[in-house]
Amino acid sequence: MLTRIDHIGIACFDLERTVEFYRATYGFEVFHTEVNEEQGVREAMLKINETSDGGASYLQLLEPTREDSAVGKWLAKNGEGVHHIAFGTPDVDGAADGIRGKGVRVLYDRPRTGSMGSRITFLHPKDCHGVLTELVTSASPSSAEH
Ligand code: V0V
Ligand code: CO
Repeated sequence: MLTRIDHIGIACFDLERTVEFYRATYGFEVFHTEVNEEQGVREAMLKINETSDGGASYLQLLEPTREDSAVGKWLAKNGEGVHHIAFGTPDVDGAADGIRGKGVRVLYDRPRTGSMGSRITFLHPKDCHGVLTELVTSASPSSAEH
């Protein structure tokens, strides 16, 4: 079961300048930053609102750490913009299995580590009407899922 929009991933060339745009324009503050070497991103999470499932929704600003990463390749081709959407679920394994069973390509055999210790996987954009789609289970059951 998918219970919320966990985040919208936005690819940018310069994380600090993009963070400053979201702060100055909308008043959104950085909730968390980290580097995910496996994914090749440096990211800032801006918390937008808490959600009725005990989780939250974020904007995820993404700067590539290397040109051959998913975000690096995408930026070179498309420039800055919305890169993916992510749905939150209490059970990323079950959700991925169910969606795989419907014939949608799930990119990872097993979920990998995402922002703030979450477990994530992705669905191929070509099977999702052009939208790269991520599934997320947050790390902390007490603060995010129940
Ligand atoms: C590529 N395509 C996209 C796309 N990226 N379409 C929509 N949205 C995107 N973001 C299209 C692209 O235009 C091509 O279509 C086709 O897919 C193949 O793309 P490609 O450029 O040849 O690239 P690939 O095939 O090497 O890689 C595409 C995939 C890759 C989706 C497989 O980006 C991937 O593995 N993504 C999952 C990991 C990821 O995105 N990590 C960064 C975020 P045409 O031109 O052939 O029609 S990390 C994150 O979100 C974290 C850590 C978190 O949330 O916690
Ligand atoms: Co993401």
